[in-house]
Amino acid sequence: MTGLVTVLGSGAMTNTINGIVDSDVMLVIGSNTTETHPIIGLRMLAAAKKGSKLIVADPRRIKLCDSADQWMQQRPGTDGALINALCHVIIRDELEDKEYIAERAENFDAFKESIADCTPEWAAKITNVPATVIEEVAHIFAKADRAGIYYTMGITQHTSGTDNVCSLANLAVITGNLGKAGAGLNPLRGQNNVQGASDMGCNPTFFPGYQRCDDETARKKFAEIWDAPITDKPGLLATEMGDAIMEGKLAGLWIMGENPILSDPNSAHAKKAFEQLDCLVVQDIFLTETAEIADVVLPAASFAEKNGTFANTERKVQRVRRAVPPPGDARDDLSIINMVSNRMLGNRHGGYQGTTDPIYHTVPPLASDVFSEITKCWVAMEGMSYDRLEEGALAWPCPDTDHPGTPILHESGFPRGKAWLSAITWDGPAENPDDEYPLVLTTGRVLYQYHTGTMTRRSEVLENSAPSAYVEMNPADAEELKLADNEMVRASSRRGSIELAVRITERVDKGIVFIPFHYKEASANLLTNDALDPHCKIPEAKVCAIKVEKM
Ligand SMILES: Nc1nc2c(c(=O)[nH]1)N[C@H]1C(S)=C(S)[C@@H](COP(=O)(O)OP(=O)(O)OC[C@H]3O[C@@H](n4cnc5c(=O)[nH]c(N)nc54)[C@H](O)[C@@H]3O)O[C@H]1N2
Ligand SMILES: Nc1nc2c(c(=O)[nH]1)N[C@H]1C(S)=C(S)[C@@H](COP(=O)(O)OP(=O)(O)OC[C@H]3O[C@@H](n4cnc5c(=O)[nH]c(N)nc54)[C@H](O)[C@@H]3O)O[C@H]1N2
Ligand SMILES: [Mo]
Repeated sequence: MTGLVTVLGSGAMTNTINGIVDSDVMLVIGSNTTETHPIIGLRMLAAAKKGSKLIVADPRRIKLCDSADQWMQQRPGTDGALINALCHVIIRDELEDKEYIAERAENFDAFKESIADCTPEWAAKITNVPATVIEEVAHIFAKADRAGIYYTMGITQHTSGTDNVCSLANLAVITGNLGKAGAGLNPLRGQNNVQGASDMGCNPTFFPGYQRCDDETARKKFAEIWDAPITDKPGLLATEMGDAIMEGKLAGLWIMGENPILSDPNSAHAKKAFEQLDCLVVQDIFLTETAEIADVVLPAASFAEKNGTFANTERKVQRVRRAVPPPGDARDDLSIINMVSNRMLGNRHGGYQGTTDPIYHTVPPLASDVFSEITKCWVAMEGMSYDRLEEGALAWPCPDTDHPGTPILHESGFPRGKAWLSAITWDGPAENPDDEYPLVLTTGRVLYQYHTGTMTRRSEVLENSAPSAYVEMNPADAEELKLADNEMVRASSRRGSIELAVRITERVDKGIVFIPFHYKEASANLLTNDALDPHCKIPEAKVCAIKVEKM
């Protein structure tokens, strides 16, 4: 949920997955696409085969590097400098799309001024990427007719996450790559319905449809639709809640479908906070580490056991249909919410009068009722209905019932009129290596496991494919520490310590190590830093300082 910031309207792909094969150039930055979005990864490989140039920017030699025309191996946390230098070269060599900028962007002069000193030589010192490679990549990108940018957590999980995304937006705008096929700014979203969750306002600053809670007119509109008063005080973001509990400002929490005891950076701090709550409710399909310390556990139904819609990363809303009934007393999430709110309302409006259907275990209002309310709340989905979705998925905006949906955003302009080119100064990560903690740790995922493993570690085939935690380390570092491949080591940061096997590999550069965060027996988040991006409050899961010791 914390994943992506809202730029240019919302954090979704501006373009389509199938359209990737139409690109002339793909810049994949901070996304291990073949492992984390395998289907999209296949499209990229197909595009590369067709002649599209693939540029990868990643501190690790990920699989995509094998098919790449250029690989920029930047140090973790230096993307801002790298992207500014790409923009610098493009403008220095007059490769920017002048017509597009004049027509569709503002603040160009101030932006140009802000990157005047961001030479490739300057960036090479910060990033470790040779200046000549930065120049070459800038030329390939700017000269392409259709260049698409694809990014994920390598870009966003930093204290500079918002800045990084804005810098990528600058790059797309000055090269005229928004609003046409095979191009665009494309955050690949992580979960099956994280897009739908943010579209529906699972964020304290927004109502459904990115309508702001601090906007008086929006508040009035929703107070009317929901027939209830609405406060003008914004809520807390998930990453702000730990501190709020510690300060005594938050006494109860109802967690649905998250396992923060393993997934929150600096998770020992998170756990301490949760243990202080007066009341912790966890609603999950399995008894997770977080559910184990809960006062109440509500057993939920999985995706295959319920009806509704999911919105995917390319803004496509699609129907989900129950294939099997939920086991035992488990109920779909909506029914659980209905049952609780029914009791909370004390039958105000006569309550929902919901009876539990013995076969389907659903309590009204049903997912279809909720969907028709959505279409009344947000103009971008006003033209959708379950009937239309029977014919196939629709991409928002879809403002009326004969509108075909909008696969590519910004074809005729931007929601705010013109695109704002922001002046971004690169600022390093919150924690840098020193004598005591000399290694830079970055964390992430492997193909066979999903996050905290509550689901994938219960599957024998997946678990056997990636059964245990490890730390990837360059041979030069391993030699200094006199480590043999697969030897058990202790990894420690200022926040905690874990024991795991070392995997000696050229995949990472000297001074950089990588740990997947899937394994509770060696949880990477005991080490990570919970420093937050000041704008969207995403934690810096991609950079912290650690040491590794022989045991
Ligand atoms: N198999 C599998 N697939 C998944 C998931 C899963 O758990 N397992 N989770 C899903 C979810 S919710 C999400 S959000 C996505 C995440 O998808 P990704 O973001 O692709 O996954 P990560 O492994 O977190 O990180 C991506 C890449 O960022 C690189 N990286 C590390 N530090 C930096 C840096 O400072 N700069 C740059 N540019 N790159 C850096 C890493 O080397 C890695 O290759 O995956 C989704 N798909
Ligand atoms: N160090 C480090 N930490 C990270 C990251 C990183 O790259 N590095 N990535 C971050 C990112 S991008 C993400 S998205 C988070 C993920 O963090 P979490 O969301 O906490 O991780 P999951 O293991 O996916 O937990 C989802 C839970 O939902 C349950 N579930 C599945 N389906 C349903 C359902 O239909 N209903 C209900 N009620 N429950 C359901 C699952 O059983 C599981 O327990 O981790 C974050 N933490
Ligand atoms: Mo995510």
